[in-house]
Amino acid sequence: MATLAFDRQLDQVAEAAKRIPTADARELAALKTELLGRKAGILTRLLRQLPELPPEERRAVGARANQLRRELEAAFEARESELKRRELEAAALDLTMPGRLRWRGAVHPVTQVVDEICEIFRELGFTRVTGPEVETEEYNFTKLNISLDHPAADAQDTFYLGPRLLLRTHTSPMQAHIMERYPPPIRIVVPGQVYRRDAFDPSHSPVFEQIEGLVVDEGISFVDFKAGIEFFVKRFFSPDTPVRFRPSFFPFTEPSADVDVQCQICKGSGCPTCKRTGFLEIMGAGMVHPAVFEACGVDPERYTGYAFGMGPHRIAMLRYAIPDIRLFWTNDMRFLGQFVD
Ligand code: 2U9
Repeated sequence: MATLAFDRQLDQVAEAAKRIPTADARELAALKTELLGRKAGILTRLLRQLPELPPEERRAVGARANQLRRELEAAFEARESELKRRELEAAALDLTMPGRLRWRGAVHPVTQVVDEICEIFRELGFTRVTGPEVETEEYNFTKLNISLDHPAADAQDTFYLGPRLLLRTHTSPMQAHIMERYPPPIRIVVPGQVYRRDAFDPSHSPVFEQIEGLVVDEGISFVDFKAGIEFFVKRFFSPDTPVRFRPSFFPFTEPSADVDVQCQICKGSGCPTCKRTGFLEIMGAGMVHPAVFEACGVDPERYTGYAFGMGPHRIAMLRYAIPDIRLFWTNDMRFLGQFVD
């Protein structure tokens, strides 16, 4: 082949190379094969045919062909990295991609109920206090007028950790500590976990939350007791919720009452949840027994008071119509996700 033919082909290659800076990925690959392909690339073929030229022409044409090949390689590389960069940029800025959902933490439904209850009592001047979960027999039972041969103190119902040491079965020991440590007037709510040797079933758990309250002052009467409890119930449920006090018995209160509210599910008409009574029990309460005051260093001749206890798990179940207490511990996001505000 003559130099002229070589030159013309090299011109063609140079012309085709002008497309490199604007080619898209597919075009670029095709061009690269067309011009520089190992077997059939035009430039590769020309270089292979160089020996056919007379030696004096070979040098000049060869120099031009090699120069062109280097330029092409550089142009391909520049365009390829430019396309790669754009591809990455496009992936990073793809406005059509669905947004990533941020995990939002939330307060457990039982904790929400505990906080709400404590807040209502705070408005009445109560202070929120917490105490240890490991207690002595003396504070868990004896000071609360529960004799050690009472069934509640039995090892069948209580987790004993050692001689006279146990997991508290209610938060009441803390009220005893407070009365020993601080003089009246006392107004406290005590939330916390308590332990009983119950098997898990739809309405029982060996560990559950409790909130107890205690008021001690001069001249606290049954009227203060009823008014305090009613204020709470109407604030927590609704102002028109009927409340009922039924006579009951606890070793640490006298007189004692169970407190019922109108069934939140059937609104009093009777349903399986309220066993057709129209009412649900939400707490136990009463006037503090003088023997408890005596045991905790409070003069029962001078002071009177009232106390109450309730189970936030049970209250949350009634409020949100939750059928099984075990749902609170399964950490199932389909359940917990319903209580994210
Ligand atoms: C002191 C004096 C009196 C707290 C009380 C109840 C009645 C009661 C239960 C409700 C559901 C426990 O969680 S539950 O199983 N509690 O019925 N608790 S009066 O009385 C006290 C506490 C401490 C010093």
